[in-house]
Amino acid sequence: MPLKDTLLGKIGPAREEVGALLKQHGNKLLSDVDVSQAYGGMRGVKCMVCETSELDPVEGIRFRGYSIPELCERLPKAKGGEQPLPEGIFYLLLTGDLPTEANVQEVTEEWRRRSAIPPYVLQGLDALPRDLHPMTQFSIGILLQQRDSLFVQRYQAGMGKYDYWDPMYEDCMNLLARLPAIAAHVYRRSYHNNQQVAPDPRLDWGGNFAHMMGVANDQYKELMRLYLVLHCDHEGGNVSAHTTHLVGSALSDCFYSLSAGMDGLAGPLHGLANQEVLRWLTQMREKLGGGLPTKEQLTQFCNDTLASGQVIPGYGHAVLRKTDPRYTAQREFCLKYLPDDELFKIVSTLYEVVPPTLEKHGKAKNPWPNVDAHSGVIQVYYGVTEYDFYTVLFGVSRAMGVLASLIWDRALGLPLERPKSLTTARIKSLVPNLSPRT
Ligand code: CMX
Repeated sequence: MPLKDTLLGKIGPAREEVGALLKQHGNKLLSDVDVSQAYGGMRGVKCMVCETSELDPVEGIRFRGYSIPELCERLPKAKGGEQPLPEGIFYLLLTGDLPTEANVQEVTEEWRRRSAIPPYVLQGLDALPRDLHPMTQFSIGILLQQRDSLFVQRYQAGMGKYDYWDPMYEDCMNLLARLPAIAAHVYRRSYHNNQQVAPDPRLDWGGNFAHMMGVANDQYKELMRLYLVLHCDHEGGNVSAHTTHLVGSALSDCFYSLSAGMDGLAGPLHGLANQEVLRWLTQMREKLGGGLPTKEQLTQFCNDTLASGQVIPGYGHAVLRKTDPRYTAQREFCLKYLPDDELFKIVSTLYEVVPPTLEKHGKAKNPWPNVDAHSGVIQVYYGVTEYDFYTVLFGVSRAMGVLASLIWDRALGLPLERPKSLTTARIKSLVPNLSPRT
């Protein structure tokens, strides 16, 4: 059955399920919020819904109930390849079903069919300074496509709210289909004298992205398939997912919503950390003067970073309390394809050095590496050394999760998001009558 029909078949029962849940249990408490949570970035407050994935602090992410090792095994692969195809995880995120080879093939063909980028988008991008940060270019490239939003056209034509999901699906599919070419265009204009590489219509979405970036290496195609699967979603509360959802809740179309989400991903505490890891490693190598540093040298460098008031990029997490399974999956890729690479060896030694150093420092609740600690090293190995670009790679992947969620937001009729804020004066006036958490 075509993807859109499969989705439609799921929407009716999901609406009924949520309706019944709200009717029966709508007044039951999920969470209570203390003063420190109100000031502390709402950590741990259960107050939003995301169907596509769920994060366990110890086990890590599960996409629609499946762990990363399970998906690496069970998602369809490219012909002759070993890594899961991103089209498969998108199918899973959107429908909740593990895709067959045919389902994946359909998404590949659908995205290929929709992949042409309107000329005005490329012209708009080409008008930007080439040294503008790639994430800014990427976000603008997404936003420019807003001109042709079907959601906007149908909304203005008087569409009823039960139909919102339909043009949202169409817009999201068009946007996802074009993202690799937008990202590759930014890469080639920023670092390769605007010499663009034409798409190869025989390739899958991830393989074609690798090809359009100009890396002529089949192993890199495999890496990008894995990379695009691993970064796709991390439940609903992280900055890129939450921002996309929040902006979409005003019935802004997916171009506004994703562009805003990408602006959040571009922060150094979130997706930009992958760039920061490489910057930090480069500074370290410059300071320590090439070759393989010792554990003592690395520990000293980490201590210097902390003493200067900076964070160690790629380590720690707002929710996770163990090594990120996305880190482990990339480490396994390295052990297979680049075990002797010097930078990989440094990253491996850091895995031994940073956690005890952070524990000794005594602040971070989670001293273990996250996804960003590893991704850049592999890019360098395949020649993509321009680390300012790395967050764009993350963004192409993250779009799959947040846009699948956005389609479901409209399918379930989720409302405008509008939490209540308080002033410090108001909180001070309330506290005498509040009971402490027990
Ligand atoms: N290095 C140094 N200090 C760290 C740290 C790290 N890697 N991780 C946390 N801390 C510090 C925090 O800055 C905070 O210090 P203050 O009390 O002085 O403000 C303290 O430890 C407690 O923080 P926490 O509760 O453990 O972590 P948060 O939920 O506040 O923040 C995160 C989570 C990811 C922002 C933080 O661990 C961090 O800054 N890590 C480095 C940046 C990074 O790798 N980000 C990528 C995350 C994954 C992603 O979204 O892509």
